[in-house]
Amino acid sequence: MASPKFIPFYPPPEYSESQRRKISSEYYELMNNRRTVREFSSTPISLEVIDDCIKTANTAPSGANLQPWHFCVVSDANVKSQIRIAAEKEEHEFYTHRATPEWLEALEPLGTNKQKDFLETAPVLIVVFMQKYGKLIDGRPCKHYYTQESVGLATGMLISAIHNAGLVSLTHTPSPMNFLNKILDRPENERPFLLLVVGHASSNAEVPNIHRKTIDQIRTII
Ligand code: IYR
Repeated sequence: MASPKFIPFYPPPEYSESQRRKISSEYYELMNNRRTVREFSSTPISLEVIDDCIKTANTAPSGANLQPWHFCVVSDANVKSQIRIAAEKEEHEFYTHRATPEWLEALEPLGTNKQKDFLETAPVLIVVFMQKYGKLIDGRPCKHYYTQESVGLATGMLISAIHNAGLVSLTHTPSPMNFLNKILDRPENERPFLLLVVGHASSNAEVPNIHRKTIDQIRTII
């Protein structure tokens, strides 16, 4: 067994309390302006920016630091169209058969439906894959731990980085999503976790008039 090796830790900057309050509240203001957008323009976005956002996601903590994720960046129009056709097929089933009346009622304020134009209109789709196990250099499987938690954390950081870069995103989860392995030629140790639609909002985009819970509703002080 390898013995752990340690290097010095360089801590974040030493802020005064007032600087820290300013910085934390400004970050909150920034993130509070994030909205999930469903109407995209076709304005292209640079892959350098997307790579920076994915590198940010890759800084997330993960079970045993095994980083059980893979990000597939799709901008090819033909591949986006294949994804739309397959996703809309599943979404048709969802909205007409699979979803319970209770689920459809919960979705009503969002105004979603089976039509997913954004899968073709938006310049980039990032398909986040979760790896149940990895592969060692010799090809043997290596188990991953807390994969859902790890990939959820990385995806949250990806969404924040995209928002910070002045782009908008939409978390899309057609269910089941296994068609994505086939279209994107991903191996069997990977499962689609989420499809993130990324780009700019269309000039006439609207978002539902919904609200976030208040701090008093979501935390207790003990
Ligand atoms: N996957 C469907 C339905 C859907 C489900 C939930 I939960 C949402 O928050 C939003 C949509 C769709 O993408 O339309």
